[in-house]
Amino acid sequence: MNSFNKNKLGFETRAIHVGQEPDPTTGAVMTPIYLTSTYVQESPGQHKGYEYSRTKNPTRYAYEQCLASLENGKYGFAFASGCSATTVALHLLSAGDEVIAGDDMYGGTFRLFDKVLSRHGIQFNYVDMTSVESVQRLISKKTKMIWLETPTNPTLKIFDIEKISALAKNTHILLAVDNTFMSPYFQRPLDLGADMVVHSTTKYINGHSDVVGGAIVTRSDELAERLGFLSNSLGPIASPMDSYLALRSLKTLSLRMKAHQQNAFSVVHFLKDHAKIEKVIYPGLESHPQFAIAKKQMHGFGGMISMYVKGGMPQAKKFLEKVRLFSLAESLGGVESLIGHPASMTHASIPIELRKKLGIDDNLIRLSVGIETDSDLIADLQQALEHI
Ligand code: P1T
Repeated sequence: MNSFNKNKLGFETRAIHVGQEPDPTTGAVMTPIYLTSTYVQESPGQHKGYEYSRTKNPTRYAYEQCLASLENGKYGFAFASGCSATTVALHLLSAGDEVIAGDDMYGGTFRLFDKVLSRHGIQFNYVDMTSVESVQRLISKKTKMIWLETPTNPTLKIFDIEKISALAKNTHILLAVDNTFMSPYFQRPLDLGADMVVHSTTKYINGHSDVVGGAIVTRSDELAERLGFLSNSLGPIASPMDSYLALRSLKTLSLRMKAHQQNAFSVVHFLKDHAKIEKVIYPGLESHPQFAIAKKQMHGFGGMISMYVKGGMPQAKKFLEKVRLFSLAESLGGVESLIGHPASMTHASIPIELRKKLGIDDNLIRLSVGIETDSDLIADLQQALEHI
């Protein structure tokens, strides 16, 4: 497999082979977990490409190469969490710089921007990017980065990556897209003009709810140089064990994403006309306000659904207490179905007035549809809805 360009192969083949040569010392077909912090040198500075594991580790490097390939990128960087990936990406900026950020995003990312990075002199301007003109209006000489999630967490708005990237390109602003909800199987932001893709690999990339991790992928040699420097200097890298697990998970990413989506459609069809449900949000529904953009820029619609139950907090709470197969838990993207209450869980760090403006109301419930038997998931939701 050494002698040809693996990056020309299909997605599924790359997921299984890129970065994953048989181990040169033993012939082991599976990438070993290199539990070593350091590497012997023959003479000062003379080594086999590895000096110290914060800088580079063979298991992490295999995983970074594979993930980079799946995003149609050139360089990957793996971190200890999605938040640490975001932290490293934002360290490309300096005090006095401005970021235009999507108005709806994971509560922890908002907290990092609002409560931590803004104290270090970076200014964040939030905007609903479904209006590209609104993004344009916010651009100033100080704008150095546009940051967005699409679909957004938790209201699943879709932002037009290609149109926003055109704005960024015209003005030399970096465009960073958090691709956590789609994974590279369903959306490849670099192909649409983004400079960087960011992931919470805790979610679909690892997919089994047993790792907390993050990643950044880019095609740019210059950005890669700077990100590598920041990763090594700040130091929040992924461990060899977590890298191994995430690499192993990439092998089944395509199968899992297809199954997540198929089950999501079954669940959406059950929920959308249910008497106890006020509204269902899913990018694959033609009634979704940005369905046309979703169809254009995504290769599928994913496994995340948001919905408003009829009533308020008491009804939402009752329903959430009664589910049996869905686990009431933070996070998403695992093979098992999870259900969450954004207002009190994942998005509690967003001020209440802002939550209200975004539609993160007390009756909003977010479902991460797993890959169990779809009829079992529907039966579970059905019995829990009966308690409302
Ligand atoms: O949790 P961590 O791996 O640090 O990733 C942060 C993060 C970044 N970006 C998006 C889009 C995310 O959804 C997350 C984490 N989100 C949850 C824990 C959640 O339940 O929404």
